[in-house]
Order: sequence, then structure tokens, then C-alpha cells
Amino acid sequence: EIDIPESHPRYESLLTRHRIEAGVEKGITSKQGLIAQGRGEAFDYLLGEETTPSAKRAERAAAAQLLLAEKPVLSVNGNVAALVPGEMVELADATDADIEVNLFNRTRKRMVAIADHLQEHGATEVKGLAADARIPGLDHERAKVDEDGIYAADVVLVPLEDGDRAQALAEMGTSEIVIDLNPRSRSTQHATVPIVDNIIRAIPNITEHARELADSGHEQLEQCLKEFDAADALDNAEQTIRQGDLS
Ligand code: PTJ
Repeated sequence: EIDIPESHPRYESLLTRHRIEAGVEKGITSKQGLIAQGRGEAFDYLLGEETTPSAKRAERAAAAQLLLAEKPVLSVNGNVAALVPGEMVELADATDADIEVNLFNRTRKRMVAIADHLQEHGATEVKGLAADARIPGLDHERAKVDEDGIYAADVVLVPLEDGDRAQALAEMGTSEIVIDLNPRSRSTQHATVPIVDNIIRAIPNITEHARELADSGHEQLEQCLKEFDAADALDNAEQTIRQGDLS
């Protein structure tokens, strides 16, 4: 890790950039991932670089949905693997979910590099390499999924991607938890639970909620999910961004 003084006003942001850069160097993150990160940062800046109360509620609802799921899967791309590898493993453990690598710029080399990286961070099993099923209606590499992974999942956590797959998964009847700093992106629009927050903050927050909710009954979890309003959450995020402070 690079030496950035914690007192630096943009400490988190610089650390995040460094992780993405290191991800590219390690063959995990695509070059396009650098652009995606810049895009995310602009929204995060306008959100005040913190989790809004509305995003906090979404993160709690996401935890409830993952705990309620019969077969939850956490999807990982090159940006996610670079930014929060250990945190994804912890979330998978807390919610009994599988982890599956799914890439837009898919190459066997990157798939293997990401699976290895996740294993270095404690993952026992990483899906995605079998790629023995296809999401119908998608003509790019993200259609390739594992039959006993995303294809069979009832709930998928889909962080940081464009909207095609989110839409196709929704059409398959899969529920989606989307993490994306852009509240108007197609993926957030298709989510059952859209989380407009930086993935760096969102994943540990969901894990914390999942641990808190671990002993809750089915009804309590259902209630938690029912109280969450996706349209309201997206509206809230957009309002915060529109009032964003550019100083
Ligand atoms: O690793 P691959 O090959 O699967 O490629 C992954 C990328 C991210 C390059 C690919 O999915 C892509 O190009 O994504 P987009 O279309 O740039 O969309 C990424 C979305 O994630 C944008 O809406 C960003 O605002 C958002 N985003 C970027 N960084 C973060 C983020 N959201 C939350 N936390 C972030 N750190």
C-alpha cells in the first residue's frame, strides 16, 4: 500500500485510486476500470463522500434480502476485486453467499487472476470459470455465468457495472441488489435494492447489518425489506447530488 497521510483531506479517495491502479498493474482491473472509477468519484464528491441516511437504509434492506435468499450470489468484476476483495469475502461469509467472477472485458487470464486474488483474501470457492450457462438476451461476455451460480441464484449483488446485465437478470426474475454511485444508471433503475454509495463504504456496512440481523426471524427480515422503498431511495440520492457542494 502507498503511504498517504491519514490527515490528507482526500485520504479515502487517494487510497481508492491507488487500489484501482494496483489492480490494473496486477492484471485484475481493466483499463476501462480506471475510467469507471473516475465516473464514480464525481458522484461521490457530490454526495459528500459519505453514506447518506437513505443509503444506510438501503444497506440494511440489502442485508435482509441476502439473509432471506435461498441462493444469494455476490458478483465480482475487476473494480470490485481491486477495491474490496477481503470485504466481499466477509460479506459472503456473513450471508452464506457464493462469490462469482463476472466480467465485461472477459479474458481467461483476468478471470483466473481475480479468482486467485479473492482466494488470497480468504475466499474458499470462487465461481465463474465454468461458465456453463448463459443469461438470455445478452450478447456480450457478461452473459457467461455458472449454472450452479448466478444462473440459479434468486438474489444477486451486482456492483459497479452498466445496465444491460441488470436488466437481463431482472427479466429472468432474479432479484438484484445494485451498488452504483449514479442514481440514474440503468442498473440502479432495475434493482430491487439500489444502493447509491461508494462500494468501499457499502460492503462493510451491509456486512455489519447482516451480522446484526443474523438472529432475526423470517418475518422480521421480510418487514425490513418491505419498509424499503427503491424509488424513494433513488429520489433521495438524486436530491442530495443536486444540492451537492462543489467546494
Ligand atoms: O472488470 P470488467 O471487465 O467487468 O469491467 C468493469 C467496468 C467497471 C469497467 C465496467 O463495468 C464499466 O465500464 O462500468 P461503467 O459503465 O463505467 O459503470 C460503472 C458504474 O459504477 C458507474 O455508474 C459509476 O458511477 C459506478 N462506480 C464507479 N466506481 C464506483 C461506483 N459505484 C460505487 N462505488 C465505486 N467505487
